[in-house]
This record gives sequence, C-alpha cells and structure tokens, in this order.
Amino acid sequence: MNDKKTPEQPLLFVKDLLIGDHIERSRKTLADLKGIFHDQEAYNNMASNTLLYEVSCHFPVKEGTAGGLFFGITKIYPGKVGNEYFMTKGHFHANMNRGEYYWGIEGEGMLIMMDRSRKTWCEKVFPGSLHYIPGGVAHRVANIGNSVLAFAACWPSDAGHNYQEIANKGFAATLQCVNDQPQLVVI
Ligand code: M6P
Ligand code: ZN
Repeated sequence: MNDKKTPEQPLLFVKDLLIGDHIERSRKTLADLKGIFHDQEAYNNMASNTLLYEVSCHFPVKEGTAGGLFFGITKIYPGKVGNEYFMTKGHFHANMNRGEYYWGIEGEGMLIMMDRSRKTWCEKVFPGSLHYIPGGVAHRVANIGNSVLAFAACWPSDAGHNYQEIANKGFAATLQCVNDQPQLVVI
C-alpha cells in the first residue's frame, strides 16, 4: 500500500478563475433570476437559458463553520433586461451581522446596497475598487459596461445567504440605464 501523501495542488486565482481543491462553480441564467427584473415583457422575450453570471468559490470549511472565510469570483456578462442591467440575485446574510468585502477585478459595474430600513445606495466597481459591505446590508452587483465584469468577494463561513427577503420585496431601487447612464430608480 502506498501511504505517501501527494502534496496539495496550489490554489490559483487567475484573473477571473479559481483553480484548485475545494472549488465549486455555479452559473445563473435568466430562468434562475425569475421575478428579479422589473420589465416582465422584456424578460419573457429573452431566451430563458441566457447566461447572466458565473461564480467560482473556494470553500475550505463547511458552510456554517464559525471563524472561517470563503472566497469567490463572480463574472457577470454584459447585457440588459429592458433597461435593467444584468446583475446578481442579491442577498442579505442569513446571519445578519456578518459583513463582506467585494473588490473589482475587471470591467465596470455598480455595487447596490440596501440596509434594513430599505435605504438603498450604490458604489462604482472597477479594477482595484474595494467595497466593505457592513452586516445587515443586502448586496448585489450589476454590470454597467459592454464587457465582462469580474469581482472578488470574501465573507465569513458562517454568514449564509438569505435570498427570501429579496425574492419577496426586492431592493427598494433598481439600477437602470437612463439616457445611456446608470441611474438608481426608486420602485
Ligand atoms: C459573491 C458572494 C457570493 C455570492 C455571489 C453571487 O461572490 O457574495 O456569496 O453567492 O457573489 O451573488 P448572489 O448569490 O447574490 O447571486
Ligand atoms: Zn454576501
């Protein structure tokens, strides 16, 4: 029996891709974001398998473990549903007081945040931009450019995701393209 341990492969973070052990990849299509975009007619006229974004994450510990960290790269393709930019679903953390860092890697985007009182604001995402998302603040990112937007994220392994509140009530404002410019429009 060969009981020699093979050395672990190094973890690689190559531009917008994570390579190594404990990496999980997921992809979200228009069908996965049903009910998120506001222009129902535009949504219905698009192919439901349109790819909106891909996420690759490093999960070194079990979800829910206190004291660990997770790392993820999200790649959002350019496009719009009506006037609304392609964006992530958005979530609060299930463990409300857990924060998160996002930072821009490639392309041009907008981080949209909403606190518990539904006050909504945004920050521009670009290569090198750094964003601290405090606990209790819902967050989502929209691609406002014509090319891929990639950003990285790091969050506590016991943060969890709460999508329900966004599914039920959405964000209080949506990022739309108005006269060729991104504008936060209150719903
Ligand atoms: C970042 C992190 C992940 C999140 C992903 C996509 O990488 O915040 O936790 O899953 O963005 O965002 P969402 O889950 O809201 O679609
Ligand atoms: Zn988060």
